[in-house]
Amino acid sequence: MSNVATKPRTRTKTRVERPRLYKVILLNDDFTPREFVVMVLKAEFRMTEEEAHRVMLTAHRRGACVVAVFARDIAETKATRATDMARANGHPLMFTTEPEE
Ligand code: TYC
Repeated sequence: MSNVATKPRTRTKTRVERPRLYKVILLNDDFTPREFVVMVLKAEFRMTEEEAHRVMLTAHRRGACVVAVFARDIAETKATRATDMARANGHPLMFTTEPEE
């Protein structure tokens, strides 16, 4: 009988981390009509009129507002679609994304 060690002498613990979530951020500008901002928020982020109006006003007053938080690809897709919707209508409205802490 040979005496070759066949069992690993160390154990590896696998740790899985949750993927980071990303904020979609609405930026204020001086030109996009308020009603258009509300329309985009309702269309792309499934907000009610009241939610959309509140988020629009916060961005208007403070310069920016977090719209929602998603997995990275969903956040980026929604921010791009919402910004493209504005561009297609001649408005400078911008949505960006950033990772949560
Ligand atoms: N500031 C714009 C205006 O006075 C309205 C606006 C609000 C634009 C929020 C962008 O994210 C925004 N017409």
